Amino acid sequence: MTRNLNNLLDRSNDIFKKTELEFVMNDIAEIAHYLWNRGWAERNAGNFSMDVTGFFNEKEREHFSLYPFFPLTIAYPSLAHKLLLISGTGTRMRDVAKNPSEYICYVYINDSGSAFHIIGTTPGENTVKPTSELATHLAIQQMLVQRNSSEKVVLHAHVTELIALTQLSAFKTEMAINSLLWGMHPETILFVPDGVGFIPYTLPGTDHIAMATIRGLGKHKAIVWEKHGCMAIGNTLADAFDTLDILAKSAKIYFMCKSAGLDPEGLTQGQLNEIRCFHHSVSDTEPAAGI
Ligand code: 2HA
Ligand code: ZN
Repeated sequence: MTRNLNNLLDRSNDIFKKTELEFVMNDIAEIAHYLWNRGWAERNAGNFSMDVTGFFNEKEREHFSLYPFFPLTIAYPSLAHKLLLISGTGTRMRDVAKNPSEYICYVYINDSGSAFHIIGTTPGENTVKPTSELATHLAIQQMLVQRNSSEKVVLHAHVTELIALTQLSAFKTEMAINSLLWGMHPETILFVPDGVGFIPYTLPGTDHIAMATIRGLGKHKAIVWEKHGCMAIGNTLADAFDTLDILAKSAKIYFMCKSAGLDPEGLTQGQLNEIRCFHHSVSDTEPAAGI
């Protein structure tokens, strides 16, 4: 028994030492630091997941099914045999920034998608458990697999400026919140042309919010959970963070004008159309120079 446990721990150390993960760990450290500094990750707020299946070959993945097993209340069949790096429950982003590998775990999904194995570096109670928003991370990761998407990362953060917007009845629809966000700064329509999804208040940490998020995500790169926070997807954690940063900038400009006792004018529909057309004519992927 002890020998088996030691073997597993040796293997899990190998997993944590994978060189392909070095870039990912640096990305996590940098973005966790930004989240904490922005005030978007108070106490244990915020969490993230990454599909890192591609970093391991089939032979290495065979061992993952030996680790402790946890059933899920909903099955995610498209995630069968996927390995996800997930932030730990109760962990503080300011601690993650200092030493990411201590505050994350790896979750290996079983062959039917109905359970997962946790691969941690320490046995028993010290093993890091996945975030309380696991259901939403799994639901979004499954959607990305089904879409064959290049996006492998999901980030949740308590973006103060966007949460504040959802406290105002005027912005509780997708159309209203996106019109406002696009109108406050040209970068927003340029980098978030599909806008955000809006999810009316739902109890956090539940299968219910996970399903509502999937329905609301549609073609959006980010969604806003009313009175709670945001979820963004990206190729890297930095990419997901940048989307939230741009959206937060727009919301901040709105509140700065309001704090000065003034109503912001917003970009006109003509100006927004011009940015969309100019961007499309220059490139489908790269932002136009000078904007
Ligand atoms: O990670 O943000 O929504 C803690 C949370 C829960
Ligand atoms: Zn949250």
